[in-house]
Amino acid sequence: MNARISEARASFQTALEKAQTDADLDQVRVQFLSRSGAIANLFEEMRSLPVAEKPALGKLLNVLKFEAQAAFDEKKRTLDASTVRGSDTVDLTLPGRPRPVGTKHPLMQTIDDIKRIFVSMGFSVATGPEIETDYYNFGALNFPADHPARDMQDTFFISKDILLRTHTSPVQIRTMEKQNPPVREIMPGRVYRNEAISARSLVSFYQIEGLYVDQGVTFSDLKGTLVAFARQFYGNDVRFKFRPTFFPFTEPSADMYISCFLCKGKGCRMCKQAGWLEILGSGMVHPHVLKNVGYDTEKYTGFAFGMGIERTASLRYGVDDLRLYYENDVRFLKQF
Ligand code: 2NM
Repeated sequence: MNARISEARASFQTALEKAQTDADLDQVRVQFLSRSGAIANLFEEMRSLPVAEKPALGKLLNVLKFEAQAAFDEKKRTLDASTVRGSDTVDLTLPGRPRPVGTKHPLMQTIDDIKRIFVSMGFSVATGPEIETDYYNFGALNFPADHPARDMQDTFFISKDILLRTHTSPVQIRTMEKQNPPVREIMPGRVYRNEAISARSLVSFYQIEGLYVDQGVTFSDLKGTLVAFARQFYGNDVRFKFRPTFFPFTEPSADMYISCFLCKGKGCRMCKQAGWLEILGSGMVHPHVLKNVGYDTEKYTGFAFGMGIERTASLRYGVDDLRLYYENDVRFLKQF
């Protein structure tokens, strides 16, 4: 019987060592540890032996049973742990999966840079609705009833009186209606125009307009403020000029130009041989506009300006087709 016990111990140990999978292990359990297994059989055999031999053999069998169970449990633990970690399924030498990191869209970078410059000069930032009434988009801004910009060809009308704003000026009207001077605000936002899409014009684009109204604001303030902006944005060494133009909502009105930073004013493809680049429109707010929002035109004057962001970003980055900003081609966007 002693020999049989040693034999059982040895074959159990061999079987346990060979077991590689859960299925192998279960077979070992059935073969040795279950109620009809080898160890239980030895206990059964012991019952028919003489009483005198029972205590010693019983002790040996109990030790075998206990040790076998402990060894089995330990093996099961290590097998479970290695399956979870999956040494066979994870190859730690493989390179990791890259997580692509995005960048801020060049139009948003441009808006943020312009905002930062004007905020540092004391302007605050305002926004307003993209769907507007005819009054806020045209009427309050001194557009005559028969102005061509109101034409269906230029403006997306939703109904006779409701439209998609064609500039961010309505936000300035809303600000002035709510607030007395001093008003010092910039308005970035999307605007809409019913035009044929091309490299130079889009039906939806971004604009930033600005407004400064207070007692004693002059055309010199306009020039000083806009030159300070352009120096920070385009560089300290660019030259400037203002040229008269017309807007219904400003009088006098002026387009601002900077010397072409590509050719330094000599003439090139970027400035179409002119040596100058138009960067924004501006003017002294028309007294009719101030009157429309209830300001005393004897007391207050102001200047306003506006620029298209796609155009501004293109000047800065040398992009020659505005449509590129909306194609979401990562090869384009990655460059900024
Ligand atoms: C421009 C150019 C010149 C402008 C004027 C006003 C308001 F509301 F004060 F009348 N807002 N924006 C303005 C003036 C906009 O964009 C090219």
